[in-house]
Amino acid sequence: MGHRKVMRILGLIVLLVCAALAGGIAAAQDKMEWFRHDKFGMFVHWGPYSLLAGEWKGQRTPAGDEAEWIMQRFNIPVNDYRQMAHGLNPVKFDANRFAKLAKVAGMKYLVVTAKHHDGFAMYHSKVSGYNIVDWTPFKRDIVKELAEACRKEGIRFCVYYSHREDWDDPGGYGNHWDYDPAKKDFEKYLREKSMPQLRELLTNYGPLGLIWFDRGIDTTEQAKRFIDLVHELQPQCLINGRIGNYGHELLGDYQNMNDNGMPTGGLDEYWETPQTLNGTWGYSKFDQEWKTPANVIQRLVEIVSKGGNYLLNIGPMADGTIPAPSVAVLGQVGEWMQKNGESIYGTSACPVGQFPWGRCTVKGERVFLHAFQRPADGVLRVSGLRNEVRAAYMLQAQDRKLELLKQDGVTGVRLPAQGWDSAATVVVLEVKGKPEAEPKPITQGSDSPFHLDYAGCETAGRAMKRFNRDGKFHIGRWTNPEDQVSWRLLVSQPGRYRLRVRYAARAESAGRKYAVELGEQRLENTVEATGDWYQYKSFELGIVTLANKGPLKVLIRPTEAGKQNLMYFESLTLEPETVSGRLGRLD
Ligand code: FHN
Repeated sequence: MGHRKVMRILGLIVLLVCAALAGGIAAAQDKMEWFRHDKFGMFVHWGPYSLLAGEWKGQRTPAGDEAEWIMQRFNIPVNDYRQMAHGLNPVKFDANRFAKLAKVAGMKYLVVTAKHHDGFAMYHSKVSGYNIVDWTPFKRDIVKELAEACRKEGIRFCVYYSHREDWDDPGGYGNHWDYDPAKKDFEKYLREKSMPQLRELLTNYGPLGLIWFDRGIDTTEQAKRFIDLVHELQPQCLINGRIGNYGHELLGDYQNMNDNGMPTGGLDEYWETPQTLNGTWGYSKFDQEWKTPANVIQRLVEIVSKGGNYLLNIGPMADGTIPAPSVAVLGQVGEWMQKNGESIYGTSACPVGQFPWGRCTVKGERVFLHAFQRPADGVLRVSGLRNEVRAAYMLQAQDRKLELLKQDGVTGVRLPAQGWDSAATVVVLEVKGKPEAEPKPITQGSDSPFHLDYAGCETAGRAMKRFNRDGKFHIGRWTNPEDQVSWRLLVSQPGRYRLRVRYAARAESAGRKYAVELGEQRLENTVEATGDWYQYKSFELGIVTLANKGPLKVLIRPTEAGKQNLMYFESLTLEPETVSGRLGRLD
């Protein structure tokens, strides 16, 4: 074979390998596409606890308490709870109503509790007879009916599965009143109930959008077994962050905020917050403190403006009815979504942050301003946007262009007197280019230290702003020198400063090298183990000089490539040396 021919064949092989790699990357990205686009999902907490509705032998779970926890709250013996569960007979259940309600509300996915912590399966499980088909007079598979109804309505079907907590099984977590924790065989429970039930759910109900695990698990290795099973049976199915994130390296395809949690914003990764419509997940007859439609709409806007998804719960009653207030609220949310969905679906986080009058989302070259209140003078002021604004109009009246006012770098939009929505009015700005924020330097008062954390930083490369469900924020996923975190400072007090870094690192990251650069100055250091992820410690890095007043770029990054995450970075602080008599304790 001639040299040319060999070269051509080699070239072809390289092309094929590149195409395969690109295909693989595209497939991996595609997996998140629906989640990124859809933003709004329905959570359904339903099980035998709905029959108790917050009351057991005269004892009540008060409004705001989680009624699905009633078995644990009152230490109901397994046998009593099992007897009670025989009575579950949701004769009014119509899966189509659930799927239709989700659709009407503008929700795009539905997550139902296939098994909650009480251990009862709401589907026909062969692994345990303690399930809706074999244990109750109802004898119908709720998960199956919901899966079918959702598919008919174009709602992505997903399941919740409590993989660690199981108050019915002696090996599961949580039941300390019937079972002796010292005798618990958790491995047996994983092997004989939790993993096989997950296999059933992944095998018998068609493609699942995601699996929603809850309350973490003991070890990363255990979490990985669940992850592997999902990947083996349904590689496209997403896994939520609670698969194993309680004090471990974060796993899963996206992260969950804590229940009803709202981050301050500025996150780089996919996230979702599960929230209740009143104060409980499972139905309680004592909890009638429903959120208003305007509150739900504003929460949705706020979450989406920060790049997240909103998973909003309904707790059906034992007879299968969805509580009327939930239906009413979701109906009104849906009316708003019908008109304004364009400003929610497929949008990204607002680069500018939040405004005193509301929030924003962006898509292409459009900025959607969501005004929660009408400013007194009728002018919506938008500061911090770098782009030229070409036009402004109400989403509901796109032909009528609104007057734009420009004053000291602030764009003002004069609002019409009519067409106001009391929950959120959407005004569209058409801008030149991808919407971007004006860089906002971190300023300093007289003598004040700089505290540099995730909030005001810019990330580059793979470095990512992350959080865990305890609401702790950090920078993670950085392994190489191009993975950087930086801040723009505006120094007003030149002088000598003590530099400190605060981070958490496991033993495997110890010894990794990193540098902090402040303009021309550079300090190199080595990562020390702090114990575990989320065990943060502060370290002195030395004295640096901020020589001049004015802008200064500060950055931190690994200095050499490696496989391990550098650290869970929390903050850098620069404290004036003159006030460092109070240098104090490092913990
Ligand atoms: O304990 C559960 C609770 O009952 C409910 O299922 C929520 C939903 O996010 N998750 C757990 C607590 O975080």
